[in-house]
Amino acid sequence: MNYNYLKTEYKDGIGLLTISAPKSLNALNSTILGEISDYVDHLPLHIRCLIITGDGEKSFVAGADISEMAGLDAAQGEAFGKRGADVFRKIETLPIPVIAAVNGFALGGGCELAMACDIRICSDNARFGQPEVGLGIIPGFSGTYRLAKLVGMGMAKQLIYTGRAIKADEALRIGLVNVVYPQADLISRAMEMAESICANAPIAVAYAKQCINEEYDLSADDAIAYENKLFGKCFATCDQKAGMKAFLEKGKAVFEGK
Ligand code: CO8
Repeated sequence: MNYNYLKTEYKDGIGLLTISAPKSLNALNSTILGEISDYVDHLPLHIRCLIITGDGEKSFVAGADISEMAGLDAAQGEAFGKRGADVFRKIETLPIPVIAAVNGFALGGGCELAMACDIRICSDNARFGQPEVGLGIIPGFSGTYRLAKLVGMGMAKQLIYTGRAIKADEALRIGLVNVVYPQADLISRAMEMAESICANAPIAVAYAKQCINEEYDLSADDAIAYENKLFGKCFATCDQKAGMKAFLEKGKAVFEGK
């Protein structure tokens, strides 16, 4: 599939998606959101881990496209917000892990895109923030929901009310990113992480993702029961048999995702 604003690469079961709109620091307009949605819908079945990054060394995604939003009325604003939120939810619920490799500005919709991914790593020049209130809007691609989940309500409120952008070291300290690398190493480190994920049983990884995502909003009893069901389902896979057999025979399992 050819896209105007996306560069796509595939290697050893890993997908690398690069958002590329350099003139606007990779800001997300409706067309780009549509392309990301299409890309996610048509992700090849052999892909076991996806990395999302931005083109260039300056910006991951500098937000939703302000020039597109400037003239919207309330109904159009709601529709635009829903469009982005739906795409990000698709990413969040993909049955494979998604790593955001944040290579610069992750502001507004860019920070929200990173937060829809399972794991965030970033370069040392990364900047995160939700500056929307300075534009007269609120985070509209599910940022009020996910930022509070990730960093706690107090810190989320501070960041969203002030609109202040934070540097990579502060993002690391508050738990918004897992690790910071020099810019030059970011993608190779993301690939290494993806490779270590791909070496594991894909159905088990998918179930683990499903459990962590779904259990968060459940009661303790419901969450534990949810995990128990999927734990049981693992024993219906060939990968469980292969993984445990290999361990007992002191070998290394090759997982087929069955
Ligand atoms: N939208 C459109 N264009 C943008 C955006 C953006 N978000 N960000 C940067 N650009 C453009 C600039 O206008 C500029 O274009 P031009 O060269 O034609 O003037 C070009 O990218 C380069 O930007 P700068 O010259 O400003 O580069 P600087 O290095 O000086 O500054 C910044 C970089 C700090 C990233 C600065 O560009 C900036 O502050 N950008 C806006 C950041 C922002 O506010 N993002 C949040 C947007 S709102 C949002 O994401 C809401 C999501 C939910 C939407 C819900 C819908 C209802």
